[in-house]
Amino acid sequence: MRLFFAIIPDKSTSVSLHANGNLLAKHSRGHVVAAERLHLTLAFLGEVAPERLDELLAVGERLPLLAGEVWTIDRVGGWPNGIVWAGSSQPCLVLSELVAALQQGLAQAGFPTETRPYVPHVTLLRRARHRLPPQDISPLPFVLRRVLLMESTLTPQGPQYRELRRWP
Ligand code: 2AM
Repeated sequence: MRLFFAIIPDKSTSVSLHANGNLLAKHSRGHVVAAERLHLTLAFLGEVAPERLDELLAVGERLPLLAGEVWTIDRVGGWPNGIVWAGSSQPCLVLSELVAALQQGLAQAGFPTETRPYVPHVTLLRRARHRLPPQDISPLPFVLRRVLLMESTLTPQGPQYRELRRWP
């Protein structure tokens, strides 16, 4: 199973992020991520044997619970890998602490963890042809309500996501 931990934005934020994606696609080209697939990845696990799912659920169970804190999105930009992202000009303590707890839980359970620094972002476009220079956008509230364990299935139409569990 191809798995990742993520947070899903509220509907209104998804719609606004998707609208930004559509606008940016005019400059960058590329594939706009559909509103219902937009998410903030906390940790990407890659392929995990289904027998290890219980261990991952136990890691999720021990995470600090979110309570509607707000991560403010106010920047967009592009990376050389063709991703156009939405993110923040300011660090978010709640997110940093959550991701640190998640990485610690994953490491203790023996899952490989990311060594690169965590950069919170929502991918708006993939396979952009022109790299977007970083720029400010009108601030958008991304309410941090719950952590999800998601399964990603790769299909010719792009990745399909399925929620396996949510906390709380
Ligand atoms: P991205 O949005 O920057 O592409 C599911 O694939 C999620 O996990 C995506 O949001 C993706 O981030 C993230 N992810 C992080 N590392 C990944 C990797 N090595 N391969 C695929 N997805 C990865």
